[in-house]
Parts: sequence; C-alpha cells; structure tokens
Amino acid sequence: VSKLAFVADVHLGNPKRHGGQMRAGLNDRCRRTLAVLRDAVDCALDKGATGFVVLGDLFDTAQPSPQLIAATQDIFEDAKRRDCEVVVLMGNHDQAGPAQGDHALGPLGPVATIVDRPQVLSRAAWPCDLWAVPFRPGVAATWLPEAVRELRVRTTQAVKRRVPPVMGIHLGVRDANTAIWLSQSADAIDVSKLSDLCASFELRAAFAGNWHNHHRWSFVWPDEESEADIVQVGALVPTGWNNPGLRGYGGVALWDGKQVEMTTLPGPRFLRVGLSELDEIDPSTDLCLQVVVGPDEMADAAARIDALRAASHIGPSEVVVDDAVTNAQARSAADAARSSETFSESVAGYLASMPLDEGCDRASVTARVLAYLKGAA
Ligand SMILES: [Mn+2]
Repeated sequence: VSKLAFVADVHLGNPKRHGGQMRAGLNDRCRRTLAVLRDAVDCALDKGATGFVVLGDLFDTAQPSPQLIAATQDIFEDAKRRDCEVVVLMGNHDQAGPAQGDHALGPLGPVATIVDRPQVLSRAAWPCDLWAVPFRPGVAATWLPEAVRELRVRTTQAVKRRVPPVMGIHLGVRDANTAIWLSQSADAIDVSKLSDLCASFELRAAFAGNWHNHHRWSFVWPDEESEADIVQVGALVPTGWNNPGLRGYGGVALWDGKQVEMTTLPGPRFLRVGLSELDEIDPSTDLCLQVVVGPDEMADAAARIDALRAASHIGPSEVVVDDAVTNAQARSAADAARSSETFSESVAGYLASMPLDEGCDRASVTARVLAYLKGAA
C-alpha cells in the first residue's frame, strides 16, 4: 500500500537563543532541526511513503541562507532519488509578500513540488489525490471554502479516482478548547467548519500545519458510516520556549487512503521545570532546560545543570528566577516589617526575608543599613 506522509512547521533557520556553534553557516540548533527533517524522510520511506508533504513553514524566514537551502535540498534530493516526491506548501513564514513567487521556496523547485497557490496533485504512485492549499493572508473562514470550490471545478475535468482525496492546509484548527488569544486569529478555522467542508467536497481527511501542537479530530459524514479525520500535525521541531513541553511535537502523519497513522520522532524539546523536578529528567532526551528557581537557589541550580549536562544529552539550558517566588518573598518581608515594634526591628525583619542577590551577607547588609539610617537621622 502506498502512503502519503505529512509533516509541518519545521522552521529551519539559525535561532540565536541556545544556537550553539556556527559551522559553515549553520548553527547547532539548525543542524539538529535538519537531522530531524532527515529522520522524518527516512521514517516516511521506511513506512512505504511515496509522497512527503511539508504543510508550510519549512523555513522560519522568507530569507533562508544559501547554506541552509543547500542542506535542505540535499535531504529532499535523497527522498526524490528513493522515489518519494516531496511537496512543500508555502506557510506564512516562508512567504515574503503576496505577489506570485515572493517566497523562500523557489530554489527547492528542482527537488520538490512547490505549492504556492491552491492545486490538486494527482499521482499514480500515491494512495489518493492531494488538494493542497497554501497559506494566504485574510480570514480563512471566508477564503478557504472559496478556494476549495475552485479546486472542485478544476478537478471535474480531470480523471476522477475511486479513492477520495485528502486536503493539506496551513491553518490553525480551532475548537471549544482553543485558547482565547489564538481563537481570534484569521489564519485558523473552526473544526466544525472544516469538517463540513470536507464532508461536502468528499475529502476523507484534512492535514493542517500552522499551529504547533498536535491535535486530532474525527467526524462521521452525515449520510454515511465512514469517518473522516482532521489532523493538526504539530511542529516537527518546537521553535523554543514559546513551544514548551515534551509532547505534541515531532509528528509524522501517514495516510494510506483509509486511515491515519501517527509516528513521533525525538528531537530537541524545551522543558521548563522546578529544581525538585531535575531528578526526574530522562538524561537520554534531547532537551533544553529552563529551571525556574527562587532567587537564593540560582547557584545550586546552575551547579546541578552543569552536572546533568556533563553526563547526558541535555543541551543548552538556563536558570531563571521565578517572579512569583520573588514577589512572595518581598511580600512576607513587608509583613515582617509591619509587625515589628521598633524601627530597627522593622528594618532587620525586612532585610532578613527580602529577596537579595546571591552572595550577599544579610547580617552585614542589615548592619550597614541601620548605621546609614542612624547617620541620616
Ligand atoms: Mn509555524
């Protein structure tokens, strides 16, 4: 059985944060992301994919460097040589401007099929046709049904295949659980609207890029017993601290004409933990850690990260002070000051519990403050 593989939001680029060493124009994080893309192609081929579809945002910016384009071409050329056609939908990050061809994907033309306007791709080697709809600015709820209708008009002239087609899009999929701050975006569509669209155009599944967390819905067609799937594939590689957590990333979705099979690939993950959670970390995972601590735990946390990194795959990590802890400390220091009988007691009480920088000797700070205040009085 032939299959189509879908990945999304690779965001290839040289991120500055935790970027690591730059070699031949590619930093460490960029190389790790390229390695995951190569793994995804290998995984797709192992599972029998004859098509490898990137659902937009292959690149993080519309100006990828020549070195990065060359490294990406290598991976796709390899897929092509192994009889797997690569299809790349334009995402909002790949796009520079609305004019035709104003995007980063042009140089991939010799090794991939570039989708920068809606089109139906029909290949004998694939399990079904692919209705590919790239990113477009504007309100998706308005333009997507229009774009799909146009594709239908065009396909009536083409040979109709027995297996129903699937759709690829670069749009967030919204449901009742979508965060308020995302739910208003123009580049998203309600899952109910999308499933209605799939049902009325007899599309068996929709695979979406754009939003970076993995999510899946299925729905039953009105007059039929068959189910259809909507898959928000999720970012192949999380883009940093804005994509924290272990789950929801690294997804490769496979479609055999009937059902979805999800595979999750390892790769960099960005994990925010407290000091006590450091012991539970699996040292074989490729992680960037952000350890959130109270102000007096900074040195301890830094030492433990150094030890962990020396003995594991843990990548560049950082210690940040938890504002909530600092605020709570300041609050209890103020309480101490308020409940004291005398002015000196009040000052001493405040200084005993206020947040101070690492290495400050509280006793001598207190002595100096009291001496200063006496002098001033
Ligand atoms: Mn993206």
